[in-house]
Formats: sequence, C-alpha cells, structure tokens
Amino acid sequence: MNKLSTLFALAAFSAVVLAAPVRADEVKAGDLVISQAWSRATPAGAKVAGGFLTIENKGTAPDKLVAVSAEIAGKAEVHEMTMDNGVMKMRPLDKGLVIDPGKTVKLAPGGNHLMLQDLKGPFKEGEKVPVTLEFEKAGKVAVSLDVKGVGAQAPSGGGTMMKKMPDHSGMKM
Ligand SMILES: [Cu+2]
Repeated sequence: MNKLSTLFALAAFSAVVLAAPVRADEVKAGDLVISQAWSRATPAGAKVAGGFLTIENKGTAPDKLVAVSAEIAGKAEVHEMTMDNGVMKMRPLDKGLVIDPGKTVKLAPGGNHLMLQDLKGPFKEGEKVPVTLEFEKAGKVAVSLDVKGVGAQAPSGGGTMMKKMPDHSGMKM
C-alpha cells in the first residue's frame, strides 16, 4: 500500500469509528427534550451506577428535575458534586435540578448525575436501562440509559453542549 492509499484507508477507518455509535433517541416531554441518556457497564458485584443525560428546556418557564426512579435500582437520586476541603464529594440534590428556559443542562461524569443504588443486577454494555425521571412541570418521563463500556466518558456523536463545570474537571465517580 502506498502512502496515499494508507491515508485514504485511515480516513475511511476514522469515519466509520466516528459514525458507528448510535445517537440515543430524543425523548420529548412538554417543553423538555431529553437526549444522550447513558450509563456505564458495572463491574461484578457493583451496587451503584451513575446515569448521565442532557436536558434541554425549549419553553419559556423553568422546570425542575425533582426525582428519579428505576426498576433495577432499590434507590435512585439526583446527585451533585461539591468540593469539601479540596475533596470532591457527591450528595443528593435535595431541592432538585432546575432547567432554566432556553438552557441545556448536561448530567455528565464529574458533575451532576443520576445515582442508581442497591442495584438488583449488573449493567451490561449494549443494554438499555429504563429509568423514570420526574419533573415538576413535565411530570414523569420514561427514558432509557444506553449502557456504554466500563471506562466510557461520554457518548459519541454529541458533546457540543458541554456545560462548563470548573470545579468538576478531572473528577471520576
Ligand atoms: Cu452520586
């Protein structure tokens, strides 16, 4: 293979790799659009898993994510990350997560996330985990988390709406 065809082969390969992941379906609920819902495969015996997704508010009034539940989890919460004496900690968002009108809120590793606890079984890569989000205005919304590989940092094919989280960079859950 000459240099040029190697280049073409590489380009074709990259295109396939970049295009391969299927974008998570968008779920619309009232003024909200929820997309890119995903999680990670859990190691054997793991009892907790994080859930990540993007919520866009296309309306003119704020809404609030107040609760989350899942069949597979005995307990599920919306968590935030906070700095406590230089140590990153997570805790439940007691007052819920506000999604202002016209804004997009991203739950992502190192930042706000869904916390699924007391898992009844493992998350396997390629599976979908159904969860129910509960919003103050939009009500209950069923979404499914695409289970990615153990070390996945983000679903491919998106990422343009990354919210800035100064205190959360480099954080692992
Ligand atoms: Cu958490």
